[in-house]
Amino acid sequence: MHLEQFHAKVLLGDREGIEALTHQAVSEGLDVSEVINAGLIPAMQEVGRLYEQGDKFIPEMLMSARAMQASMAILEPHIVGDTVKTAGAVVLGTVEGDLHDIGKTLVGVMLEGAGFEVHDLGTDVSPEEFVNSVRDLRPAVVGMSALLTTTMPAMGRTIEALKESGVRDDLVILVGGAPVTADFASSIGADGFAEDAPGAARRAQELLGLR
Ligand code: B1M
Repeated sequence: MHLEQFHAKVLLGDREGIEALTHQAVSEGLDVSEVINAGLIPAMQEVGRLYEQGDKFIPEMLMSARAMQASMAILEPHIVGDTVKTAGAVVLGTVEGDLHDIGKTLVGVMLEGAGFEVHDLGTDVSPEEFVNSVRDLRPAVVGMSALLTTTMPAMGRTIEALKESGVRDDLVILVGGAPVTADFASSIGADGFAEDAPGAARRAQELLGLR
């Protein structure tokens, strides 16, 4: 079985096809880390590039993201030890009061596609939940998403809570979402801002000195 098939199915966003392919790969004993590192991750990076060039659109990127997630869900129980390269852990969430999920989920998939281990806390995540997750998981990056002008201040409150709990200096903090700007990000003391999901993965790598 060829890795190109994984690549093609992620690019097509063929969820059912990739599920069947992944089950087949597992039953044939294919190297899981190779499927992820040489098949799924480069494919998702290609999707990000095509989106940035204007050759793919958000619904297509979402289909690719779901295909990659479906394959990962089948592969994860078969990952042995430290066979998959990780660029570091990321704690990700949509901030308190905000239920918008789609963009944040895409950001998570692009981060996974860039080799990060993503812990998605979901939506309406309070500053305390971010702090507790950082304490438990010791991530390299905290990513926050907000889609409402009324919930943007919760990003600042979360950064304050991370500072007060003494964990802020060990983290790279990345923020984004439709109403968020680079100026707003620096005004609340975030380390970085990205306009879209591929940009978030790239910015996280840049801030960690990985590119
Ligand atoms: Co809401 N909503 N919504 N909504 N909703 C918006 C955001 C709005 C702009 C619509 C409008 O009025 N034109 C408006 C916000 C106005 C404002 O504050 N500026 C709005 C409103 C007002 C509301 C409610 C208050 C409506 C009401 O009840 N009166 C309510 C609030 C609920 C709450 O959160 N407490 C509400 C509810 C909802 C639904 C539940 C119905 C649904 C969300 C469903 C879900 O997510 N599961 C919803 C939706 C779907 C939207 C729109 C239509 C689409 C949002 C979306 O998914 N976009 C939106 C209007 C619009 O954007 N056209 C709207 C696609 C997604 C891929 O893009 O999320 O921007 P986006 O993510 C991008 C980038 O922003 C960036 O990368 C992503 C991918 O490239 N990005 C990051 C995002 N997070 C990032 C993090 C990063 C870096 C980049 O670093 C960590």
